[in-house]
Order: sequence, then structure tokens, then C-alpha cells
Amino acid sequence: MAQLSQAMQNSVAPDEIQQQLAAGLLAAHAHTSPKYLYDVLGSRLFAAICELPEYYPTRTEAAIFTQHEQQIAAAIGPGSVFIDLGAGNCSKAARLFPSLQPRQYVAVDISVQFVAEAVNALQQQFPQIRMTCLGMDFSAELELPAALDMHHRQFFYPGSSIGNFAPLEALMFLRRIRKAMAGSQSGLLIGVDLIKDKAILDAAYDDSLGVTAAFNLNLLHHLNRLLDADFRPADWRHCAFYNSGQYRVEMHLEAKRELTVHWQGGGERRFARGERIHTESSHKYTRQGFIDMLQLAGFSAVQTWSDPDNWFMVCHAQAA
Ligand code: AVJ
Repeated sequence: MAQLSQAMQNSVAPDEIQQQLAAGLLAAHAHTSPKYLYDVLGSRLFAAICELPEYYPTRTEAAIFTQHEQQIAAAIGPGSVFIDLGAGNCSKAARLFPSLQPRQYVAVDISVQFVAEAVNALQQQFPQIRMTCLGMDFSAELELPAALDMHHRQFFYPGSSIGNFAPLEALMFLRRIRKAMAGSQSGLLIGVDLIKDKAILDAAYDDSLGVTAAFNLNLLHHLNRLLDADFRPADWRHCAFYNSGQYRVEMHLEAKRELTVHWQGGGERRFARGERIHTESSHKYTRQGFIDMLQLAGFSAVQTWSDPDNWFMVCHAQAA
């Protein structure tokens, strides 16, 4: 059996969530945190996005891992404490176990229940790896159990999840990871989406089947539950595009007509026709720009691997 320790859940209290959401909705440019895209249906819709022909990141990253598996394994070295940030169903990490041969696997996710099931199944398959689950929102702070060895810690942050942070926040996040490791054998394996043609990026976030639109609009159902609000998805349209000035894809929900949304405690906001709620940003990098950021965060000896089109990059960086 996997050892299941649930770290102090530093998740926010329900009324704090409501206050944060209301503040975002009342801001001059209404916005919500991308984490609210992932309720149960949202997580399933995201899994469907990863299968779409237009959404290249998932399959491109997987191809890079396959193509360069031996070199990646050599950068990490056998016997590591492999710490998976946002492990989910653990499939990306598990896929690498045979070549990485970690001594210990630590699966970290906001939803500890979900990840615990996956880890228990994995433990049967890899009895020689010691497995632990941690339930925490690591984007806020990264507090790992003191019992976990500081040496040969290898953090794993695939999928270009780093893109949800604005560049300065991303730098601070990388610094927190860097501070959570010691010794020359520690490092970070991370997937990063690269700047490319606007048309490719636009299509990846506004696919022809409308799955990403459903993913974005489903946020309104989630907000209705969290806030007891009266959003009607039919009144809103999905709007996603690459903002080349800011090097990021932006997702918005745009009001199709003038309307007013109400929520618990007497909160309300009027939206003019065409007014938007900014629901997600997905920042894109150049190879050198991201290497510079890793170095500013205190990493060195950065190695990178890409697909032939240079659409996506996997980096390994060592603790300097
Ligand atoms: C999970 C943040 C990596 O930004 O590409 C996919 C989320 N949003 N389609 C991304 C997402 C719309 C995804 N990340």
C-alpha cells in the first residue's frame, strides 16, 4: 500500500473563495482564477482537450519524452525522490518510471482523493518505488514534509502548467521550487510551451469541435455552485486568442447581450454587450527566455529537448 499522508490542506475557506471570486467579478476588467475551470466536468473536458487535433501540447510533450527518454533519464539519474507537482492521474510520471527508476515517488495535487486512487494502483505496478501522496495547493506555497530527503529531489512539472503564471509569478514559483531542494543531484524537469504562429495558437485554444468553448463555459456552472450565482451559459461566448504583445493566449467569456449577474449576499454586476470575463492566461516562452528565467531562479546546467517544429520544450535544470 502506498503511504498516504495528507499535508495540512492549505486550501482556502469557502467564504474566502466567495470573496475572492466576487472581487474578481467586480473588478474593472472582470476576471477569475483558472483553477475554477477544473471541477469534475471541467477536468473531464480538459482531458478531452488533450485529445483534440488542434491541441498540440500534450502529444508533442509526450513525443519529446519518448524521443529523448534516455538523455532525460541520464540528466535525472536513478534513485531520485521524484516529486510530481499536479500529478492528477499520475500517468505522465508513471510512463517515465522504467527509465528514471526513482527511489521514491511523491504525487502532489490539490485533490488528494483523486491522486490517492491513482497512486494506489501504481504501487501495485511498481512495488520497489516508495510512494506518497500530498494534498496541497502548491501554487501558493510549497511545504513538503520534513521527513522527505532534501537531496536528489527531482521536481516534475509537465504540461506547460507554468504558463498559467504571469512571468514574474512564474519566476517566484521557480524560486520556491529551487529553495525546496539541496545538493548537486537535485533538479527540475519541466514542460514549456513555445511562442509560435498565432494561427496555430488560436486554433489550439478555439478548436473546431467546441470542446475548449465548453471547458471555458463550464466555469459558469461552477461559479453558479460556488457563489449561488445566476450565470446562464447561453448568454456568453467563448473567446480565445494569442495576444502577441504579451506572449500569452487569453481565454475570456464575452457577454452576448447586456445582462446582470447576481450572486449570494446581494452581489451583482452588470455586463454590457461584448464585455468580458478574463478566465485564463497561458504564457508562451522562447527557449532562451525560459532558460534565462531558470537561471534567475537559481538553476544551472539547463538542458532542453524539443520537437522538430520547436512547438514545445522539455527542460531539465540542476540546482546551482
Ligand atoms: C493546463 C494550463 C497547461 O494553458 O494549455 C487548455 C489549459 N486551457 N486549453 C493550457 C488549457 C485551454 C492548459 N494548461
